[in-house]
Amino acid sequence: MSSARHTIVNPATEEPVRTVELAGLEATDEAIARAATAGPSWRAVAPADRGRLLRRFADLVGDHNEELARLEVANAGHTIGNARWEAGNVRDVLTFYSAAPERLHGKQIPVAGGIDVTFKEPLGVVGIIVPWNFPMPIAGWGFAPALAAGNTVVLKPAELTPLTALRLGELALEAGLPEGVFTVLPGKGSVVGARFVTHPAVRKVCFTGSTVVGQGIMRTAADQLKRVTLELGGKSANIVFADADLEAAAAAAPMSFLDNAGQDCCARSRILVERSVFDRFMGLFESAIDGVAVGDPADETSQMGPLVSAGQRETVRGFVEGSTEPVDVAFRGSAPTGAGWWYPPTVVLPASTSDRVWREEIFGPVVGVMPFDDEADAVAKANDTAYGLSGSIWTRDVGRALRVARGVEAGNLSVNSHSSVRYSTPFGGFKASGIGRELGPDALDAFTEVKNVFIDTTS
Ligand code: TXE
Repeated sequence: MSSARHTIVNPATEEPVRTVELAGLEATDEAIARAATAGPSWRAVAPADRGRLLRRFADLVGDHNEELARLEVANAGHTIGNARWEAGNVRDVLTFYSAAPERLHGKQIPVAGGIDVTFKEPLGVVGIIVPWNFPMPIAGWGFAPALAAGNTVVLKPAELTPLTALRLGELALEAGLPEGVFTVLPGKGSVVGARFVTHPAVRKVCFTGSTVVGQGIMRTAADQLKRVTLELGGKSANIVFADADLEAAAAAAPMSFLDNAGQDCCARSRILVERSVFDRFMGLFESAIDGVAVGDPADETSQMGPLVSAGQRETVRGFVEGSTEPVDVAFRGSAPTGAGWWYPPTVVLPASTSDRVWREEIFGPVVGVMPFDDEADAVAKANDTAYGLSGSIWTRDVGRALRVARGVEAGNLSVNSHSSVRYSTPFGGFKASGIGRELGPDALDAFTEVKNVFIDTTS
């Protein structure tokens, strides 16, 4: 039963792309019931066969890379280069976890009077709630390890961006995953997503989205002690020391906050520059941003596309043009005018660390830059935020790089790089950026319960 229909609009043209049926409560309950029914036989599939099915799914995603990428360009306004990478990431994540079913080892623990063994048991039905900023990768980071560990999955894409997730659901069936093992259910967060949290058959909720919704999910989940993984916002620092390769740091800084038009929880949206090189860095940085190609996301040369919606553009504008605080704009790039939800690359110089542009997640192509005095000041300023997802450190001094990396309260740090995501390494946040880790071997622990069994051998 559907409760409504939603028209998907191309963010670069404002033209309708397709209409999608939104599930209501009844359809949500049915999907959860199907997933619960499919659970016992899915977990009974021989590990090698479960791995083979996931590998076939991965291969199909790989075969459909261009189709999925074009769909994401139209649905989310992602540049075609990024969208190809995102579809490729789903293939890679599935391939990585296709090896997991045969490697989910328990332990044998020495004890008196018998034999003690542990098993890693699947949780049951997992509900995955995906945001609109990276519809494909974030979906894959949830469903690939969940399915590999023997769980069944119901996944709710964001209202704005369900098209690639729906296609992934079709490819899963084509790969041979049994009915009910992986269901994609477009719908409203307040209906379908909220039902995942209250339905007793859903044993775990994986949520990526805003901190405020994540907090609400955790509160409600507590009633049933339901497991949650939360991946929330960020306000990550990019710390540039005077001894860094300044040309390289300045050349890399633009895309560290402009990628996906800044709608990235890992965006390095606060740049901290050692005072002695501040002016030199700013000169190099501004000419590097000037070279960023903002335009039609389907164009192979575009590096930045539009924002996802008119509402998101209004949110971003509210931080700069609509702010009640004075905002010192140091640089403004160019962006197309006319149809499409464009916003130009923007560099601001906050007057203080209490300015909204410095403290809050803007989720658009806006960065703040501020000087720091020494290593201790850099770490203190980087940590002066509620968030703790990512961060970068630019220096040629290895000792300092490690000291600062240990000092910054964030889950994903990179040195002389802005890379945050690899399918084989853990990803997640400190503080208000979330709870739990995705990707890498750690994610499998998040989708299993450890069961201990003792066998008395004395009689
Ligand atoms: O997020 P929501 P929105 C941040 C970013 C952005 C802001 C708002 O700052 O500007 O959040 O974005 C579902 N129960 N991030 O409003 O509402 C919803 O349908 C269950 C950072 O889009 O949190 C969607 O599928 N589910 C973030 C998903 O939650 C609910 C990515 C995210 O929507 C729900 C996105 C409810 N009560 C936004 N209400 C990141 N970490 O990258 C909504 N949803």
